[in-house]
Amino acid sequence: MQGQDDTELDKDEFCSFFRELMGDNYSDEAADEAFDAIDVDGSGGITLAEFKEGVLKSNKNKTSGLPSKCITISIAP
Ligand SMILES: [Ca+2]
Repeated sequence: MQGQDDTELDKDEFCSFFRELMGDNYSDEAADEAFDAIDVDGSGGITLAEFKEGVLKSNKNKTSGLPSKCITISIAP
């Protein structure tokens, strides 16, 4: 049984999170790309560390990736 406080996001969880975040701009392709970009070790899940790293990286690049809004969400309990 998966614990509620397990901090790894699987792709489905990430997609629904991403869908909420992007609203009308959501696309499966963008969610896919963002997931792959953040899941640096390719484990198929995003840990909190990977998530933070990914958000920082996307803020630095300013090209694609997650909006800075994510930082607030990731820090919130
Ligand atoms: Ca991973």
